[in-house]
Amino acid sequence: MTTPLEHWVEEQARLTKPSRIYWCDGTEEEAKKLLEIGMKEEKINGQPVFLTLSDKNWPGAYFHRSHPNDVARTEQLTFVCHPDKLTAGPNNNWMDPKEAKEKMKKLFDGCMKGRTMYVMPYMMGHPKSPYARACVQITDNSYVAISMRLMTRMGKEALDRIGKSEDFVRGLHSVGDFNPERRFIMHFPQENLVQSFGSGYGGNALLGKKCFALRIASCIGKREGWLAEHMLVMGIQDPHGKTSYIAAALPSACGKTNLAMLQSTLPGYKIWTLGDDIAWLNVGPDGRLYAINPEAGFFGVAPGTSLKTNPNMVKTLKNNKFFPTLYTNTGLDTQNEEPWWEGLDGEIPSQLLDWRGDSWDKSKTTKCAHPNSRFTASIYNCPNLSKEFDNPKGVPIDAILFGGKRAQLIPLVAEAFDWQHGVFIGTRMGSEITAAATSLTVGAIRRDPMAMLPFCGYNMGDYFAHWLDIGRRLKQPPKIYSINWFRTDEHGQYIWPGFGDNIRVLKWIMDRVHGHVDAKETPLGLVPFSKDLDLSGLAISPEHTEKLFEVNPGEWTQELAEIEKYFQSFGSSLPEAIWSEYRRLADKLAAAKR
Ligand code: SAT
Ligand code: MN
Repeated sequence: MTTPLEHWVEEQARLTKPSRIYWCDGTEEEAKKLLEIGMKEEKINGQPVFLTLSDKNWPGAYFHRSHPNDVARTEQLTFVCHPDKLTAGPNNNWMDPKEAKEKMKKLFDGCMKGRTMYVMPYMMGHPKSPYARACVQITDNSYVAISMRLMTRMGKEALDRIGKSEDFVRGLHSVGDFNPERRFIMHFPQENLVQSFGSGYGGNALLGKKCFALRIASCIGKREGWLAEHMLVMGIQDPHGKTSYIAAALPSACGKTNLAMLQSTLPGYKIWTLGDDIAWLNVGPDGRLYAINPEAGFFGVAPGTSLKTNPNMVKTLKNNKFFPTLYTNTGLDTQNEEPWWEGLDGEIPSQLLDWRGDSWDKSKTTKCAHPNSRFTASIYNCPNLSKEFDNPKGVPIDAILFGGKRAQLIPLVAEAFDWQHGVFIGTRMGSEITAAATSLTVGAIRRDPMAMLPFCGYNMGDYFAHWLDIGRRLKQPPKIYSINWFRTDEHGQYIWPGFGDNIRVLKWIMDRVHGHVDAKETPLGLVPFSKDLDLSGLAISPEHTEKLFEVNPGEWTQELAEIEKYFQSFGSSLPEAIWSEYRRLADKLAAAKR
């Protein structure tokens, strides 16, 4: 008797016609074998999929150069295929599921001829967690297979959990010929199915990540009463040894990884990392909100990562307990066979190739590493991994942070008046666009509610209502905060030092959560009294400190108009409670102007 899983794999093989079918077990030996294949047999754009790097300073490191047209997520080619357009909402590209299936069938037909089909059973979440899901991805690319081993829990436990069941998330992926004209990332939420063609890039190709753990999972969460969020999860241990947990949403490439792994500059505080990108939030049996990180690895932005900005990440990259670590589209120091990127510690190496493979030196006006170049590393290599990481129940969340990159308007930190106001803060978020997605203008502001705009698998109006519902079910809801590390001074320089000093803001948040300090009311929320924010040892002038918290009602006229226009795009799907918070903010700002 064939199992539903075997049946599904056979069906995909009949369509894609690979020369071989290989079932991955997720072991280290297998990873080594696949790396060999990637170095010797498989090619991308005529080049090997992997190059070895020296083990001397970067143990277990391998270099991958993508197809030059395949360096970031392609939101314009990403579709959510609900039976009707309204369910997808104005925040998604929509295609009728039948039409999408037809289109994809043509692309997949025979696409694996002469190639190996890798079948990867994997878990999102700890196999023992009631919140975890069993999944299977098929791919024809060794880079994708090895990346999935790092980012998920791949192998036997997932197979065992699937057994004879029909209940597993399906992902079919082929890099095709990397032709952007034939590149689509299609989601079928009704069937827990993702079909992705034509790209090997992280968010497009590692289907457990954004495609399943956010877009599809957000739809499951809506049906079942939980949240799939674009959030880091971290523990903050205070000098008395008490650890509290927070989850924080920031858009791609806005510093989630650095925040999640922060090394405190305040004595006595220590950060425990649980995740840097995705959180699944469930109402626990005690009525508190519990978070798990469904992933098992980091897919982080390389440029700017250094001992100064993120020492724990550098240590993670240099730890080879869980093999291997991948570097994608960074620069390459050919003399020492090492990865290199802008912002890395030390001298600029003398013999460099840029991310495309052309020779590079600092006289060039182009970047050596692609701005969205990435490393992929197991979370088990992280020196400050929380001991709760594998706790099947997850961790209870005390505070939720919503952040973005805003040069003006948004204070360093502000606490929401209550859950509903906090949800509103999430919905009105805007952020400067980064290099994490193609076809968008880097630097321009776009509305990005809860940092989920590219990842919410259904109508965001309904998503906001779902957030409000979750709040009603919580006996002890986390406090909600808006954060912004990126406010600039009159010369366009960041005022706040960021990185390890962000602990100062987290300390205030913890002091608020545990009722140790009062706060000052502004139209945007509650901000610290200056005595309560520890700025000791920082060289920030009193004027600049004031600027960090300034609420200038005049500057808000345009922002309010943009928020209103954005909310209107959801029509009647936008909850009335969000409109009422909007009016409350507008009234408060108008009163402050007088
Ligand atoms: O490319 S990913 O989607 O995996 C990373 C990101 O953009 O957040
Ligand atoms: Mn992300």
